[in-house]
Amino acid sequence: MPKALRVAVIGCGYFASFHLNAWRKLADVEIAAVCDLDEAKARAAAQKYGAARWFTDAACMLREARPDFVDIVTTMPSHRGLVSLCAADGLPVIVQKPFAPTYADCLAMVEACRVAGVPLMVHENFRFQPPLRRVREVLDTGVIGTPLWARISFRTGQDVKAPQPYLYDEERFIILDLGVHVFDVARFFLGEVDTVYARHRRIDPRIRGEDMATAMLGHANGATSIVDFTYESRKLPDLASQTLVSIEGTMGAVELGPDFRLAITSNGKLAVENSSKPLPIWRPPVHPAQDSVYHTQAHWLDSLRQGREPETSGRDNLRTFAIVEAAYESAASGQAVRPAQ
Ligand code: NAD
Ligand code: 89V
Repeated sequence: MPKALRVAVIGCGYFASFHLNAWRKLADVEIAAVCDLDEAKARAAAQKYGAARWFTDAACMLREARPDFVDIVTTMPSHRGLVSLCAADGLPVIVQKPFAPTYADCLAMVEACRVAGVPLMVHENFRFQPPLRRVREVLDTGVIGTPLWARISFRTGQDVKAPQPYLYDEERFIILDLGVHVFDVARFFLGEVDTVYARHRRIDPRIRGEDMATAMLGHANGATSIVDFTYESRKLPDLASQTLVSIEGTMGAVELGPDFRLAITSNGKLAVENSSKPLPIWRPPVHPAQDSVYHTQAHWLDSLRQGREPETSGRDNLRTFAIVEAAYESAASGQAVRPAQ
């Protein structure tokens, strides 16, 4: 039996409940402590999820609770300071997306963890959704041949700002909040990106940033993908947290449609399956994003135990973040932009 790893969680707000629920359900992990600037939230999370201790000061928690690793579930302005704190204490750290407000902050965190020799992973959970893993598996079997073209789409009109009111004030909104997920999925399927052309718009007049965007990505292997996302879709049925995928290759195609219907065409033959594999740990309706939190955290534990770099390490996430920066630059200039390497 592996020794139980002790996690300390920083941030006990809206999304931390999914992390804490998943930590509680994963084998061989113990929630050693939780921390929030807001004492009531820290205390309530400790009680609900069985954490041994709660704190309002992260440095104090790390000193006193002495965890094996830290899970940061705060919003991005605090990430750099908190990751640096963990690195200085030699503690492996997993941090929520978006990695940071700027590329310079992302680089600084990667460098701090490299110098300290501690693993760093970005909690980039979309690629860990079982239906998207299944698409990757299909690509790996080679049945569609070499991928040439893809569309990856996330469109909803659900009110994402009600549980996350800070989103109203984001100057850079949907590309940074959601685009990171969908660009990462594009990299997961088609590899690195060398050109980005993007357009975006603000539809909801109450917000500062943009809430709709479409990007065309040129991949280094010659494939092209169209990546589109909006929080202002009026189309019914609203597919909420579902990411739709269509990939065409030299020998066939794979398409993840509504309600996880997966259609695989190979050499002129069509096979259809249901790619949904809901976990029994959430209250219905089962939410693919919530399931992916569990799988993301399981991947982190596995990587930590095996001493392997996680798929979405800080270093890896720099490439996703560079696409975000390129998309904003392209939307502003009207030109195609090369992401930083
Ligand atoms: P939130 O505002 O509800 O919670 C953040 C909490 O962190 C707050 O309670 C705040 O008091 C606390 N906090 C901030 N700085 C702190 C510090 N230095 N020390 C201790 N506590 C501190 O935010 P949220 O909606 O839970 O979002 C958190 C992160 O999760 C965001 O980056 C968001 O983008 C991300 N998120 C990810 C997904 C996903 O599917 N991956 C979904 C929703 C939100
Ligand atoms: O997945 C996320 O990061 C969320 C949401 C889908 C609501 O945008 O912020």
